[in-house]
Amino acid sequence: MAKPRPDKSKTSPVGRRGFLKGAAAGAAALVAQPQIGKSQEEAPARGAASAPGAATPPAQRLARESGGAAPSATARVIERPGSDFMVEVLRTLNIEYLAANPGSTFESLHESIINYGPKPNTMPEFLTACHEESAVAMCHGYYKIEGKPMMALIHGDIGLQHAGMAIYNAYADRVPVYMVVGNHADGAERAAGVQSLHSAQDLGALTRDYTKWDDEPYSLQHFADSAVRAYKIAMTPPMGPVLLVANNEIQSHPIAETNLRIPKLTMTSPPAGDQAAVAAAAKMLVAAERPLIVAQRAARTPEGIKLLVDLAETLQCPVNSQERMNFPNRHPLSGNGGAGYQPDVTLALEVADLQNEARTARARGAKVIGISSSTLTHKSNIQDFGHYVDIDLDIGADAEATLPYLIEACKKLITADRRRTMDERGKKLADAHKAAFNAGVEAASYGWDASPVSLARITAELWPLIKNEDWSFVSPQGFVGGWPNRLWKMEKMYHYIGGQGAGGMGYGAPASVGAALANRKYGRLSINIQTDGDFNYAPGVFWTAAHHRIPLLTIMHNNRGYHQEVMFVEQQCSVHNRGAERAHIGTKLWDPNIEYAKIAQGYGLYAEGPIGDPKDLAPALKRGVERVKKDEPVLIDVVTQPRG
Ligand SMILES: Cc1ncc(C[n+]2csc(CCOP(=O)(O)OP(=O)(O)O)c2C)c(N)n1
Repeated sequence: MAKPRPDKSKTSPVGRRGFLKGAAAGAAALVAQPQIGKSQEEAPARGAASAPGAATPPAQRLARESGGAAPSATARVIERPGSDFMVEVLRTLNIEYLAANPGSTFESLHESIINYGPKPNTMPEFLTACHEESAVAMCHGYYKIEGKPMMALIHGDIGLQHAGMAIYNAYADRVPVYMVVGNHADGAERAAGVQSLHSAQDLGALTRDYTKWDDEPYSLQHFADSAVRAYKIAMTPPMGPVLLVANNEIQSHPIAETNLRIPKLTMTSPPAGDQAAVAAAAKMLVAAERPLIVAQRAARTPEGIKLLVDLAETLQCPVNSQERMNFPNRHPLSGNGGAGYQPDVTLALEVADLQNEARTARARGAKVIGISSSTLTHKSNIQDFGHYVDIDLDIGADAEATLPYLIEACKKLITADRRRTMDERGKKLADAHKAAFNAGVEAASYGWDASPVSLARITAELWPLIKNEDWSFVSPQGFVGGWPNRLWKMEKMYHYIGGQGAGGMGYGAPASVGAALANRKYGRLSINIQTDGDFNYAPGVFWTAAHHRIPLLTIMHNNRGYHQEVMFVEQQCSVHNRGAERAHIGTKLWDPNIEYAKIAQGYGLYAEGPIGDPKDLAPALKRGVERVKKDEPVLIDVVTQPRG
């Protein structure tokens, strides 16, 4: 279909934000660095354009000095670019922040976001990202705290390719990310060179296998409709990243339409399980002798956590919380029931792959019930949907929306006799929970004085410093031995936000910064235990934290290597019956050792380390916490044991 070419005759020689005025202000920005506000960049003082050296627009001055071609400073002024309307649309979506690495495919939209309207650069506020992957992963972490999407503004096909890994992590984690990608769709209009190189005829195709929805609107009205629809799709379980292509032709041409309207956003209520299926599940659970709840991506909200507690207490059933904080970890029913507790009925809530549960259940003649919204939607290429498993009852619904009905159905079925049996079971489960907790504390003492420092010691030394604060652990714990869950008391949703989604490295640092951004307005203390391999994907996100005053305590888990891969290669050495002496090749980050404190200082953070003596740890962590409480990002580099 041919794309309509908007009428350009409406350009006028004078306007609200003429090119010349913009160029002069840009020059002023080059000579006088603006003061940065706490959460938002403020414009340079008016009148600064008359500062010495500001008379020549910067691009032209640089071009003259370097002998290159400069953009021509014609007096062409676009009175009201389409991007102004696009910003009006975006502002109805209640998106607080966007992260972007700047690019010419969205320059018109960029300018409208930061200049247009009575409250420019708000809803969303523009945050500078040093890498598109970081921009999207920031959105990922932000959602997990705030429960609503953040926006990533992405530059054409090149930016989208950089963003790909982070989009995939969010997709696999069923996390909504609101992405707008610039493009020059009209071949007749775009310039040779980068405008062509960075554009595509079907931009969404690059990531369509791992976005929930994408669209390329051909007109401003189409943009408005699709922008609202995209939000709605992203936020309907199973949630996921969505992508809107913002063609330069609709961004930068004057608004020709006179009847544009922004449609109302009406959210889709998440699907709850069918009544008969829920009743059948309740019957199996109430009759079970050793029921087990496995909760992975459920629950999605603090209310969901309360519901999960209600169900567990109703049934006196252990909850094996596999991922994010979805069940208080000091609750007596938290855990897998202890050694020897072999479930006869397992209820799996939003579990990505039920192969393990189903296989062990089959071997014992036990039953598995699944409740998941993921079963309602499938794509073909990427295999994140896991294995086909022959479970006993499969409820295609949002688990959190189904829980109230399931709890009610269970309560109706529980007789006084069943109650007594369940309460007896509950006492045993509480003992098992306590034993597991005590075992964790004891295990933490092993290698207490070791150098390099143990992960358990870092986690234990942190606890007295944070336990009376409103804290939030914003990085994955899989690579830190799960110690925070074993040693800290987690009861609020933001106490642990879970892992990468698809296991893609390069998530930890930016997702932590995004989560810390969301925590900032609540005054929460955000903690990131940062693995070194992950750090090195795109460390520039720490500059973003410094620049935008995002308080975050980062403790480097600096084991000087890609330890997961060290273990894999060592394993192969033994499978191939050869020595493991060379397993460090390709897996270690030493010679030279990386100086993380210096890198962080270079990005503008307060930083200390490397710390190798565990006695130096507690005072450094204390200094770090104090500084973060004063709204600074801080990095403490600790040389650590490989994993434990
Ligand atoms: C994008 C990406 N590339 C490669 C891998 C393979 N991989 C899995 S774990 C790992 C090591 C990560 O190192 P680090 O973050 O330091 O954690 P450690 O294993 O040392 O605990 C790698 C490279 C991956 N998961 N994701």
